[in-house]
Amino acid sequence: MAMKEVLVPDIGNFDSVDVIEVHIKPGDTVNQDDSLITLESDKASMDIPAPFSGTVKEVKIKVGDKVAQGALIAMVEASDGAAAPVEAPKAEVPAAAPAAAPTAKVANVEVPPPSRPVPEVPKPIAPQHTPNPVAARVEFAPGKNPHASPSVRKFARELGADLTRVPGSGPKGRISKEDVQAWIKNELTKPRTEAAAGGPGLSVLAMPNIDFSQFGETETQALPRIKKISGANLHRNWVTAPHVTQFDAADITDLEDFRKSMQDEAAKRGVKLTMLAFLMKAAVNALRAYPNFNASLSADGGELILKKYFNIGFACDTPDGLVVPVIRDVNQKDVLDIARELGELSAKARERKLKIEEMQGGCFTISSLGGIGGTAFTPIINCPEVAILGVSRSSIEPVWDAKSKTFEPRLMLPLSLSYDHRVIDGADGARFTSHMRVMLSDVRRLLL
Ligand code: CAO
Repeated sequence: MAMKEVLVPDIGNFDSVDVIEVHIKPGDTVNQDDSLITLESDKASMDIPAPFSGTVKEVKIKVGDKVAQGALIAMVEASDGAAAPVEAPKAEVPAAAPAAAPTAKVANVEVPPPSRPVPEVPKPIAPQHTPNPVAARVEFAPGKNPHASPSVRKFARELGADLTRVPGSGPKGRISKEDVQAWIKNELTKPRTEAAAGGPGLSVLAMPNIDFSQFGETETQALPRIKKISGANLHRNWVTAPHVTQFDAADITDLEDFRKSMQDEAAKRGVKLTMLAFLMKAAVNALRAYPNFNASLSADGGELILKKYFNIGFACDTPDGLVVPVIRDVNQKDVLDIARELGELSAKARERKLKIEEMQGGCFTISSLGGIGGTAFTPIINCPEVAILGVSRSSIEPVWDAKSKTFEPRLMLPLSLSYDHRVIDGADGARFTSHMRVMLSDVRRLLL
């Protein structure tokens, strides 16, 4: 087994080319044609392959060096049966070694000229239009291709990474292996918006990675698991379903009086009778009247699946993030039953004891921020449901009474209905909230 020098072969008319990648280290075993280093000129980049198989003993080159033909790359112990020796006395430097490069420099160290005719020369770096057999090796034509070395391209190809979408962090936007790895990691962890949105044409611009500490003090916290999961779902739903939000306000003066009158009775049964229980009843009524709201689009978007059951979810704020427990068969339950379940499920949610099945099977969701405040908001549909009702804080407002021709102080509840415009037309959106308004303003109808 002989120790041999491996030198930069004929790389065309370049006498100072950047070493942008070194793929070997002492101790590595290389096979003939394995890429040893990658060079880059201002026009192109190229891999320098191993001329024979062996074990790397010393690496004589590093990223950032500038080299020319003949520069010493490494000392490699050739394995048995390796190709013809590379060492050759200076006198035997073949005519093939251009006279223009008798010596070359690695950093400031003089290195000897090529000591052997290098086989399998990766030929000159040439622009793509040159009718040259090595043109296929030119991996970068500015303005046409992503800026990456052959080895990075190979790496990206193996992992299925589309280099046109990978941002390069190197000089002139050059894409490194690390850039490809970071891009793939990001692709694997980010919400799958493209497929859901209908194709790669709708890809989202990558968020810039900013070091905020340059502007002031910061603290980094991991997102709770629930936030990660709900965030991904919310993002998908926001991107997938074309949302429209219809606003309205229901006069709940009488309903609120009724609720208060029932509170003691409910308390005796250990139940807190909240407005949300009545909203669920009103929602079932409106879903019956407008069956398209109690539906889901098939996964391919070609069919509408109408549901004959009435399971209503409610957004529940927990210290770890948003969850949506579901009350089943709300149509078969009275307001006290609903209120009891609301209390039980929201307690479970806050204690992180909700089971998966208690969050499944919903037809429609109500998100009530009434206990907190606000006048209106635009809730995100809990897909594959097609609509969600947002409820804000009720307040006393002057309402015109046409009969008495006076303004009456009435307790008004703001409603914000977001719906999927692929399934629901604007007119039905307005009809649905009007229906809710009527139901909530007339307790008798609501409890029928
Ligand atoms: N207007 C005025 N007051 C209201 C109200 C409204 N619309 N809704 C509730 N309130 C009052 C209640 O009467 C109660 O007052 P008292 O304590 O004096 O009786 C207080 O606000 C608190 O209500 P609550 O929170 O106990 O009960 P709830 O049924 O309104 O809400 C729940 C239950 C689980 C929905 C709620 O606790 C919650 O988590 N809300 C947040 C939902 C959320 O984050 N949504 C955003 C999702 S993004 O789409």
